[in-house]
Formats: sequence, structure tokens, C-alpha cells
Amino acid sequence: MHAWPASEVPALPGKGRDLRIHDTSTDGLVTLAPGPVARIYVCGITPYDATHMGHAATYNAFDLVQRVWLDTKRQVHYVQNVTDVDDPLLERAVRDGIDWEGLAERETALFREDMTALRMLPPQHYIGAVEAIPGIVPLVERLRDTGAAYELDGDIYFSVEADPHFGSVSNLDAAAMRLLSAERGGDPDRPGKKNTLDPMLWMAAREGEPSWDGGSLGQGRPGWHIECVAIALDHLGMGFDVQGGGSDLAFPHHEMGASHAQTLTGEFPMAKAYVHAGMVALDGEKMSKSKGNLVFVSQLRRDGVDPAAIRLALLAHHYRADWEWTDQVLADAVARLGRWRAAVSRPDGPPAEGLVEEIRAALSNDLDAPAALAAVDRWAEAQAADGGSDEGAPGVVSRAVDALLGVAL
Ligand code: 5CA
Ligand code: ZN
Repeated sequence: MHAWPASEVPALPGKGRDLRIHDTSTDGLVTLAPGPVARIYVCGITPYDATHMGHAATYNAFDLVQRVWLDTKRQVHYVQNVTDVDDPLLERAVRDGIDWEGLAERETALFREDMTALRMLPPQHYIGAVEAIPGIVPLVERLRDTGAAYELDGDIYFSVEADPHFGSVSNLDAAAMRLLSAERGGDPDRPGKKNTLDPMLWMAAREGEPSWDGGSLGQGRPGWHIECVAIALDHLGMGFDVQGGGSDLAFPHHEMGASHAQTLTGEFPMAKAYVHAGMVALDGEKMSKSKGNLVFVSQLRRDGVDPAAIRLALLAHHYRADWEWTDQVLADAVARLGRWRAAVSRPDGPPAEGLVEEIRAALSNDLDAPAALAAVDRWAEAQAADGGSDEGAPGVVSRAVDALLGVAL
């Protein structure tokens, strides 16, 4: 699949700092020291509805990861998937009486537009589940042939016991895993499974649902976790730097994915850090396509909201926090954007070198975007109060805010 166009990232004076970030698997901060090419996989959308503020907040977090690495003069190898065949997508298509492929195409196109408007840097490889199927089949066959997977009425399940490291991403106890498995796409109550948590790798063709030739697996479609693993291993290999997504993906999705990959390769770990963004809520409930309590990026854009203000609204919250979207959050962001634009509209101002270092320090410290915003606020306040005589300082600030925060002033 094609991704979306990249906005330019201005080069800044000096050099950025290495990223220290929270890793779910150790529940602590790790300093990542990638080679000249940093490798990141971020789980993409299931395209059955438009991009809401929760999605945007999660992609914003991983866009900051890229920007911190680019500022250290590294290249970034970024891979993202599109879950363009899965139960929720098929159910929505049936509900609305439309073709599932058309639905997926339409919503993926809208996602690209939203990402472009928000200046989120695109992945180098943007891969749909459907196009990944030829690569998924041999992985499932290999797991089955080595005894790490088994058949149940034509479906193939992964045996979590095959991975000695199973559980090391989310560190949850058995009861919590069982609960989350039932909530998030698993089927712990299906009789005949070796372990109630075992996830499906290949689902045999169901009446009225799309299916593909799975070779020795028979006609069917892939499970959710193996989809991301096949794409990640194909384009990044093992031991990549960051596996990213919202906190609702830590279990089962990232746990199972890591176990698939570790069992397939015999290597550990799949990723050096498992990074999870907090959940955005509306009216006290997690914003979710299934609950329907959504604020869409595209709707705000249609209402004439500047995408830079949407981005500032996201940046005002630490990526790990759970937070609530309100009209006030957006109003504050619009006001801040106005103050910043006024501050950079003059030819000179207070010195800006210190500010660039402050933004770098904030972001390299577990992506502390609110601290970065506070530093820019202080500069803008000084500009508004006393001005300054540093020629070109406003230009330096604009470029830093663009390069490191993705906000075009
Ligand atoms: N296609 C799968 C990943 S392979 C998926 O989870 N798709 S999604 O469309 O449901 O979510 C896309 C990304 O947005 C995921 O990282 C998910 O964790 C994140 N996300 C979903 N809802 C929220 C929310 N309310 N707040 C923050 N992030 C969210
Ligand atoms: Zn995924």
C-alpha cells in the first residue's frame, strides 16, 4: 500500500539527545541506542471508521519518537500495518450493507489525509493484512510443523506454552490475561483449546466471509497477531527498537505477537522496548469505534479547525497518561497556537538556543511533550512582554517546533 506524503523536517543546529522511554516489559525507562538506522513498528488502524482523537494521540506519540531520532541524525525505518481484514471490519460492512474492501479503502484513504494534515511522518512500509497473507501462510505452517501450533476444527491455534518468555511483555497474572483475552478479540471459552489463552493463527473459511488460499492450511484468513508479526519480521527483523501502540494493545496483541516471533526465530526479545500510549476518553469512556463516542480528526478539519491546533491539543498531554478530550482542550490549543504564531511573526526576539535544548531535553525524557510546550510558552511570553534583539530567533523557534513537535507555525 502507499502511505502518505512526508512533511519536511527542518535540520536544527547542534545535535539531539538519545531517547529514554518507558518500556512496558520492564515497567521502567530504557535508553535506546539504535545504530545509524533506528527500527520501529507501530500498529496501524483497523479501517472501519474514521480516525478519532485517541488514534491521533497514539500516532502522535510515535511521531515524536521518530522526530527525536531524526534529530540525532539517525535514519528511521518505520513500518506500520493496516488491519484491512478482521471481524470488526467485516461486521461493520454487513451492518451498513457495503462491501468490506470498499469500506477499508475509504477509511484508509481518510486516515492518510488526517495523518498528512497533522504532519505525522509516514512509514516507509505501509502494509495491509491482505497483501501480507502470502508471507503469513509459511509462518503459520512452520509453527504448526514444529509443534508450536495445533489444529482445532480446521482453525490453527498458537500454543502459548511454546514460548518460555510468554507473559514478559505485559507481566499480567493469569486471571487478568483471561479477562483481557475475552475483551480483546480472543476466545478463551472455546472448548478444545490447550490453553484458554491460545490465539488463532489461521481461521478456516467461514460461510459468507472472505478467504484466501492458505496452502496446507486450507482456505481461510489470518489471525490478528501473526499479521503484525509477519510484517514486522519481513521489514525489520528481530530485535528492532520499538514496538508501539496504545495501551490496549499490550495484551493480548503485543504479548502474543512477541511470542509468535520469538518462537519462530528462537531469538529474544522481538523488540528492545514495548511502548504504549494512554487511552483518550470522551465523557468518561475510552473513545472507541465500537462504543461510538468519537471525535474525528476529519470532522474537526471540516469544521475549520487548524490541524496545528489539533496537534497542540494532543501534545498538551503526556503520551502515557489517560486523558479526556473536551472542548476546552481544543480551545486551549487554539489559543496557544495563536500566541506562538504571534511570537514568531516578528523578525527578532529573545535568544532561542536554550529553548531548542529545552525541547530536546523534554522529549528525550520519555517524550515529555507538555514540558516542551511549557518551554515554548515561556519563550513566547518573554517575546510578548519584552521582545528581544536576537535576530532570527523566531525563525529558530519555528523550525524547532516544526522539526521536533510537528507543528507548523
Ligand atoms: N489494527 C489494530 C492494531 S494492529 C488496532 O488496534 N486498530 S485500531 O484502529 O483499533 O487502533 C489503532 C491504534 O489506536 C492502536 O494503537 C490503538 O491502541 C490506538 N487507540 C485506539 N483507541 C484509542 C484511544 N481511545 N486512545 C488512544 N489510543 C487509541
Ligand atoms: Zn498490530
